[in-house]
Amino acid sequence: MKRGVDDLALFGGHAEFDQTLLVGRPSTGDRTKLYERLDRALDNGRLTGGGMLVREFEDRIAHMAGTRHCIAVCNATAALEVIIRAQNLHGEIIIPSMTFIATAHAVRYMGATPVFADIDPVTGTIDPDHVETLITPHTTAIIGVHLWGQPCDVDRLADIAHRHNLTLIYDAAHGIGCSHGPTPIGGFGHAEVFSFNATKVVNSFEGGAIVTNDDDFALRVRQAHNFGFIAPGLIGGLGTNAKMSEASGAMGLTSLDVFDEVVAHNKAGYDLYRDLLAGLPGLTVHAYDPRHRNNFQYVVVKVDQDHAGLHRDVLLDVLRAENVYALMYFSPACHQLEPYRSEHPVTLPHTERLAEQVIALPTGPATTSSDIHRVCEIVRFAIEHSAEIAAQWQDNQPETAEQLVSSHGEA
Ligand code: T4K
Repeated sequence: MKRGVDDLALFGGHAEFDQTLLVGRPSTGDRTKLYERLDRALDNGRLTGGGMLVREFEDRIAHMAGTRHCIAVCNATAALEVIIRAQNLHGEIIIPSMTFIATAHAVRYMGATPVFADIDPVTGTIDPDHVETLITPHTTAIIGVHLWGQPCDVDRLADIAHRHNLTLIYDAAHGIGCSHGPTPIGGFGHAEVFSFNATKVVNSFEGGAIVTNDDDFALRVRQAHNFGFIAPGLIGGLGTNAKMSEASGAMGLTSLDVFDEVVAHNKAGYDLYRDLLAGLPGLTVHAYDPRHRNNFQYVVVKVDQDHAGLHRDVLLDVLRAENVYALMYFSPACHQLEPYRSEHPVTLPHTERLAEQVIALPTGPATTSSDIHRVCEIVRFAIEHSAEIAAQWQDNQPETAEQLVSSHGEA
């Protein structure tokens, strides 16, 4: 319990948490089941390349996503790259800038140019109106991102893609178990990509999946993610190695076993954050549209400095000093990062405003309701003492390069 500003760890007080509270602490599920699965894989000797665990994982993901096909891959970035190549996407690909850098890098890495669209200021997902203004004769595709598990405006994007004859892909890295209305995320556009990175609601250590209802495309992707093999010894075309291993399959299945529990835990945590942080000036817990299912893996608060009295970065520093390792998902936005900001400078007002405000707070099975109470107490304390904290934070900032140069010059 902080009594005064000097009790904050940032200003020399004792940190609230002895052990760091993390945003992406993995949910590992039942270890006995994991070890049993690993034993089976080790016993039968098939460790990758079409093993039984990966096949079972693919079936379960396809079922959740409501798609005919699922191809498990080593991570979602590779999945995007495989799709871009398999679909021969080149030229310009329109994507949101409010996403993890992987979305932009996958496009660029495959030799196409990411063109950044602004977002809907309410949801943070790609703005279809802006997308339409960015289409040129060089545009080949749109990649929407279901940010924090919220569906993009899938109907409008489908209409735009159809009218302009563009491929529509979704980066659904955050989207497993989420939906657009009653329809699960997974079957929209030409294909969708999930991430099962350790920090995700379903984790396979590292991993991802491509889901689609297009039979021919699924076949091409399955070949492309395995060196282009059509059959043993027979190569049908260009490919890479983006296969998921059986160890990842074992972890993915074990994580899926507890998916419902983890989401229920996340939802309870989200509700608690929302209730405990209600009414604080300039601070909003991002609201998820109840018409769509969410997995509540991301609890995002937005700090509006004009009303909160302190900048997001100050609150972040306060929290981190207390051993609450909050993250900025996603800040800076992609167009503010290299190589994009030097090569194609653009201004995206809604994206920039959101990127300046976001903080993702700890969630997942390792975060207890008692932790959330304590985190919220710190946040409440910080907002209630914002003027004093902001002033002291400013005083503690290292001198800027110019100040250092001029003070050294004066000396
Ligand atoms: N599209 C979108 C929209 C994405 O968000 C992502 C990935 C992708 C595409 C690409 O998916 P993958 O190719 O990764 O499958 C992390 C993850 O590495 C990345 O998967 C994720 N999104 C992104 C949002 O977050 P970092 O650099 O922020 O994570 P990292 O490793 O610093 O971990 C975050 C926190 O989680 C840390 O505070 C520590 C904790 N943590 C992390 C790991 C890996 C653990 O407690 N245990 C762990 O094993 O990128």
